Amino acid sequence: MSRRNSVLFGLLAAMLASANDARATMVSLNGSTIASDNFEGDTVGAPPVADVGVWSNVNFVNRTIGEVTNAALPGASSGSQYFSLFKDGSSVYQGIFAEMSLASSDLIHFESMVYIPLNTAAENFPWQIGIASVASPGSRLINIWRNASGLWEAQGMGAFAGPASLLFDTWQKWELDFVVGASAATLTINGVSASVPATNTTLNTNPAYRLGVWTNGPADNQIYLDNITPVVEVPAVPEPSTAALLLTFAAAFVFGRRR
Ligand SMILES: [Ca+2]
Ligand SMILES: [Ca+2]
Repeated sequence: MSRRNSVLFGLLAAMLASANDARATMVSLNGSTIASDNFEGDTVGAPPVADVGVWSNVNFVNRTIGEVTNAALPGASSGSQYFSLFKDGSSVYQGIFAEMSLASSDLIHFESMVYIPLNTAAENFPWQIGIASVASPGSRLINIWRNASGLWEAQGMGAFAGPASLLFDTWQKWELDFVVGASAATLTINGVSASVPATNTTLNTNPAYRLGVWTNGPADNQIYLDNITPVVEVPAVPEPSTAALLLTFAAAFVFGRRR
């Protein structure tokens, strides 16, 4: 390869690397984090104000959003405030959701510090995590919980083996990763992953969905969250057309020089 072509390939490599960097940066800078929160600075005893995006629970699970707390117990995951989701003795559930418009193959990522009290361990679905249609809240791509026997269950899919790393009365990092259309998601607790059956592999006609956590089951279920960041990440797809175009251009140049 001539020195000139060598330089050209160097430039091409730099351009491709730059294209990759641009995609990675766009994921974090171009609005693809739908919502995040660490609950610091939010009003104690009131619903949180998302640090990025907006928290929603409209028309879903009856339906307050939960409260920011600085209670000494269970204490903070980080900072001095965290988030409490409660279900009282009536029908008041609490949930926290981020809404987004989904397309097939979108990659959804949720992560949060989660504190599950031991007194929920033998209750039916004291909490649920799901991705539900906004127009039809009963229609869900993902919907999981634990039952009173301690088995993990997915809506319409029966029991599955959840992460063996689940502990009670302690903060743990939970992550949910799902490719829209896939038959399973991945739930990771403190770095230990398990496959989670998807309830639906096709999207509704209306692409508006909400991802969130909510309380359910018997009275007095309460769980805590902190450092939800990011809730939803929809990475840009690779741009093969751009890369292919650059390669074609470079190849034409090189072959042109050789003739
Ligand atoms: Ca906040
Ligand atoms: Ca906090």
